[in-house]
Amino acid sequence: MFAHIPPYAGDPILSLNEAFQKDPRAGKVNLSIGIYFDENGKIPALESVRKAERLVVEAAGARPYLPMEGAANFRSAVQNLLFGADHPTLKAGRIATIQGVGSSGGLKVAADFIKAHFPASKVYLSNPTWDNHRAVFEGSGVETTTYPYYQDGQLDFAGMMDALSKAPARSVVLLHACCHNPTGVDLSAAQWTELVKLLNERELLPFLDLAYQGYGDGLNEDLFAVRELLAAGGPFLLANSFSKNMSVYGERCGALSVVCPTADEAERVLGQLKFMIRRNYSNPPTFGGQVVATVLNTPELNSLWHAEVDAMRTRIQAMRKALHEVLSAKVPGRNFDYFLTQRGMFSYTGLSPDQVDALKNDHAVYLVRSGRMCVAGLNSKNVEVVANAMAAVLA
Ligand code: PLP
Ligand code: TYF
Repeated sequence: MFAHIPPYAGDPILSLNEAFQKDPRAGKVNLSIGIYFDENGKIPALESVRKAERLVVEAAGARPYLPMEGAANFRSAVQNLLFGADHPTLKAGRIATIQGVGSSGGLKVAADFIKAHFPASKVYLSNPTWDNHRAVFEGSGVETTTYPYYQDGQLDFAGMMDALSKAPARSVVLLHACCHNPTGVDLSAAQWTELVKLLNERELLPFLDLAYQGYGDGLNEDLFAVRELLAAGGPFLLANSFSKNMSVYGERCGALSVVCPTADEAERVLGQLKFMIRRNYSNPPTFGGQVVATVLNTPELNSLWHAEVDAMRTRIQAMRKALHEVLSAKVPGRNFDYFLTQRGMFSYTGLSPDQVDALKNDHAVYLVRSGRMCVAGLNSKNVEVVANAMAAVLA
């Protein structure tokens, strides 16, 4: 019956993470998967989140099925966070938001929505992008293509603008709102403004993926692209994640929002999103969403969370500086400034697949074969080890 089923090749990043777990070498360093580790190499349990968990458990609420679109308190908290509670677009009822199953769930629901209601549209992805973007859209039968993004160690903004200026109207353009995965290279504020103008003029449909809110310049600062698109009047899609900024990876907390031209359209869009959800997973889980909503909706927990996100971001920046300093001293002929200019959890190191293999095999330091390093896996105990290993493979 199943003899024809081909083996699954596995996801390269998740497989690498498994290989790391099995590696018996002491002092091994995991800089592969996009997870924030603290100074002790542990995935932190944020104090704000732990306090919220206690409140949710103590409330001992019943656990009925949630509505298809998720919990109302979660959805409104997400809207207030992303768009601003007093924003006229939100007040006008023009934004449809669903609680997803992580932001991956939001991307999947959006992919089904695009397939059903924009059947002629392709999705334009940055080259490179998170590998799963292509997989999610193509899994829903949506055709993808790419626009230039990164060339010779920097953003290829001219190439990007040129390609998008030729995209047919109603094409979907997927953009990393901040902390681009895998390159760590983002648009400047002025470039966002220019891009948003082009997207509007060309009647393209922007789709922001916000998986690292808070890891660029701050929870509020990292919403620059969202605000630009709002100011331009929309429409756009936005998938956002709490996996990284609340350190709740396995709770699968995220949302999908669609900013619409009118409240009437937003209501119909919400209805169609519910339809997509009903025939997929029916409704999202309760617990994680209630924890996130409690952090967002309780003023003291909200400000504690802001401080904790600031601390995670600041620690990564300190590690970037430390690695830059040691490597610049050890490998004088080479420029490592990219560690300082790239933002968020990732840096594209420019290491070749062979050099990445040598790092793993000879030094037990794990990067993704594209040369992507998760700098959030560095700490003051391993940064020197990593710098030495990199210097050795670059020699
Ligand atoms: N989008 C990007 C660019 C990501 O890097 C990730 C996770 O690494 C996601 C989306 C999905 O995150 P989650 O499903 O945990 O919200
Ligand atoms: O490191 C990355 O780019 C991601 C990590 O459900 C990840 O692929 C792992 C599991 C998951 C979502 C993202």
